[in-house]
Amino acid sequence: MLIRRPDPIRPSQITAEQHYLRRRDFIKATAGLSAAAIGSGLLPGCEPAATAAAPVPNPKVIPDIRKSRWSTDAAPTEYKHITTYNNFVELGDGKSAPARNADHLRTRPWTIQVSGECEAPGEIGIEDLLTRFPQEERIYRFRCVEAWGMVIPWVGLPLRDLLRRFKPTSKAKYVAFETLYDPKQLPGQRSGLYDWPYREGLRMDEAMHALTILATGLYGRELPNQNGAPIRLVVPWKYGFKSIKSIVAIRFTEHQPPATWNMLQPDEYGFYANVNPNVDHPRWSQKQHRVIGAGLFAAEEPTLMFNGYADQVAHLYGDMDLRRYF
Ligand SMILES: Nc1nc2c(c(=O)[nH]1)N[C@H]1C(S)=C(S)[C@@H](COP(=O)(O)O)O[C@H]1N2
Ligand SMILES: [Mo]
Repeated sequence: MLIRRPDPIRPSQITAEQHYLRRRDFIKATAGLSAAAIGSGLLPGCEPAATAAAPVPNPKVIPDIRKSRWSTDAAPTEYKHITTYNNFVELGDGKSAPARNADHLRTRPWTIQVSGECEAPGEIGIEDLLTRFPQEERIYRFRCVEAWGMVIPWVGLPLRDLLRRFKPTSKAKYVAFETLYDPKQLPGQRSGLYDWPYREGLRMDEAMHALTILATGLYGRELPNQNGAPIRLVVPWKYGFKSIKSIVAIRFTEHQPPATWNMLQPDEYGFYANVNPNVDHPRWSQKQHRVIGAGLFAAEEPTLMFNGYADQVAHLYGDMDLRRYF
């Protein structure tokens, strides 16, 4: 049995968070942060958050971040948890491995290729993207299919703002995404368990929805590698595995594209992967989730339909049987 003391608080981390909190004047969160720090030792049924790999916040502040009306007013999860409790199989198995192995990945130079059913295929470099598209803060509820959740202050741009530049045609019914493939930088890709690169896809209307963003940062700074630097998808009403990291390719397609977890275990991970408390994962319930950073004795929270975004997205699935299309 593992019982740990609360982590010593690193000066570097305090600075980043206090800066952030002061800037947002987000007084409420202070109580949440100390409660989170006290309870961060042990996460029942899961690997403890990586305490050895102390999260050093990315020094690069993203300038001129706009506020977004789409943010939840829930208090964000502590930076430490968001950046040490990750899923990123290319950087290792287990929640703490991605933070430990983060340095393997180089995120400059970085280009995204856009191709497929569009009139203006092309590419865009990350620096271009960061300067040409206004960056917004979106504080979103985030829900992993493994029944845990966080609240994450992302920075990014609506996916549709980027997609429109490439002029998708009427044949574009889906959008497919791919992560970088480079086993030298992503040691997990030396394993034959997955069919690399990691791939995901959205239906066109999901991709063009105002809530769907490409995230370039969190807590006002550029993304740490373990969270999918330099750019990753965030679809807040879907389970986390749809939110593909470290994207290098986007393709408009006529047919539903392959998606990594769906290919691997189609009975467990559907293509839609909408957060749905009424459809259990075959091996566990999806009715509740554990709140990362809430502490050892905190009660689980009930999971809401579409992760709480039903008013905004339920209409996309009006005529669909969500038990069949899970
Ligand atoms: N390329 C890639 N993207 C990925 C994953 C991955 O293993 N590889 N894991 C997914 C899963 S299962 C989740 S829950 C989220 C986790 O994002 P976070 O670590 O930033 O919280 O990333 C998703 N995107
Ligand atoms: Mo996940």
